[in-house]
Amino acid sequence: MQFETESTIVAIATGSTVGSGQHGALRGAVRISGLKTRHILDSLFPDLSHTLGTTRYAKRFTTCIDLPELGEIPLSVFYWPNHRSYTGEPAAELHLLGAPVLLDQVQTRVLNSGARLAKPGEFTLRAYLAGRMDLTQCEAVLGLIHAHSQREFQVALAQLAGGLATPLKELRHDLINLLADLEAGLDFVDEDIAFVQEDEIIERLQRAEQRVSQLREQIEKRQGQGVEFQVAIVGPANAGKSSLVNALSGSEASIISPIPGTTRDYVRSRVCWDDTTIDLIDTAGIEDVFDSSPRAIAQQKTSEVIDNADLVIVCCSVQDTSNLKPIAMAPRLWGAWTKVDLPHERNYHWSIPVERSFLLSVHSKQGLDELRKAIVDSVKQWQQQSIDVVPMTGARCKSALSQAADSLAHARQATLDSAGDEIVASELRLALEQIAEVAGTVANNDILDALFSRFCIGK
Ligand SMILES: Nc1nc2c(ncn2[C@@H]2O[C@H](COP(=O)(O)OP(=O)(O)OP(=O)(O)O)[C@@H](O)[C@H]2O)c(=O)[nH]1
Ligand SMILES: [Mg+2]
Repeated sequence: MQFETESTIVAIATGSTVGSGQHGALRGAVRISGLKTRHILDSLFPDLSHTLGTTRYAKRFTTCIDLPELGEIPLSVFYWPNHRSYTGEPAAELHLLGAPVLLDQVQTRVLNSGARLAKPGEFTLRAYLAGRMDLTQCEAVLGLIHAHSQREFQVALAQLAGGLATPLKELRHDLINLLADLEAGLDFVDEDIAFVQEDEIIERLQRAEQRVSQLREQIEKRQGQGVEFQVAIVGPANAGKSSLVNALSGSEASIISPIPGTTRDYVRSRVCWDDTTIDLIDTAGIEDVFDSSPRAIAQQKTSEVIDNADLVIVCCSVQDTSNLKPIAMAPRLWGAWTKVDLPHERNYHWSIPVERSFLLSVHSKQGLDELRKAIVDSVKQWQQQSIDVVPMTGARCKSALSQAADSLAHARQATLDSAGDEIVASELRLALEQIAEVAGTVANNDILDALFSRFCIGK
């Protein structure tokens, strides 16, 4: 990929032609970025020309565009006259009805006015090159575009908010200052002027090493969190949810009792089946409570677990004759009839739409292996579909950070050995390069290529 940023680029920014066939999204946008943005808007909307010229801040205008055979089409023009845009350069977005034919025609008009078609990821690339984003944030944008589930979307969003960006920036700032102090000293080496004392260098290096290891921990924690496949076990009180989770996980994590309402908070049990890590989450029985008691809080927590789950298994005892409540927002819903060892006369009909149905008993162990296998298959399918945004960032950051940690340790050792400030400075420079790689302040072509070629056009 060439990093050509001179030309003005255009693309249809909504996914109207991606995946949704000919139908299009309700609203669509044509995105423009580059120095010719103003010139293009002037030629498309001569009536706005005067107002645009006096705009110093981002502004929205409502106007029309005349399209061949389609006539006057109303649209909104969003205009960023300077670097305060997403891409860090003059930019505009034309928002109109999302019909592909309309968007295509508007895009053609922009192309004819001097823009060229944007390559995949090129808007984000410009944002990155203009220093508006670091690589971890770019990867998060990529994650948003490809997010398959609500939860992946949330993970990507959290990353975009810059969990890593700020501590990395601070670390980098500290090391640059230390390097500057050392280098200042190098210029006066003959005159025996030390800008920083050895003790201070060691202390500052130790602090940096600490920060690096904190960052690594943070990344590790984040990787371990929320990335596992989440299976929520839900259903009415006393259905045997806790018994099922304990039987599946082979633990006693959840308390079991014949008293309905035993489980109040949710309980997470992590299992590893067939090399696949899965979180089983036991929840409080679903019931109607409309106050602010702990029972109501438990209900709230159960719905949060359902919202974040990749798979929801609703349990119902074969002896229970009451109707099941609908489960809101479940991405994938399975049903499990529990306690089938007990005498019952059930026709195994679900009143809510479940994808699959199981007959289980934790006493006779009926159906447990089948359910376990079905869950593993489902996880494998999910893993194939999902793009591992967070692990991708995590693996890259971790390897760079461990190299940075090595360099910092060498720098400290060199200081202790009085090996000379040049050696210390060169180790510091190496550490800074590694950290810059993480923060994305250095344009590393390989990473950029790999990253931006995965974006879709218009992003
Ligand atoms: N016979 C039989 N009893 C079961 C089975 N599974 C659970 N039970 C019993 O059903 C009762 C309730 O089990 P729990 O696992 O605590 O049920 P729960 O759904 O977690 O209940 P809450 O936490 O109160 O919502 C206990 O007395 C269990 O021993 C089963 O497969 N067969
Ligand atoms: Mg329970």
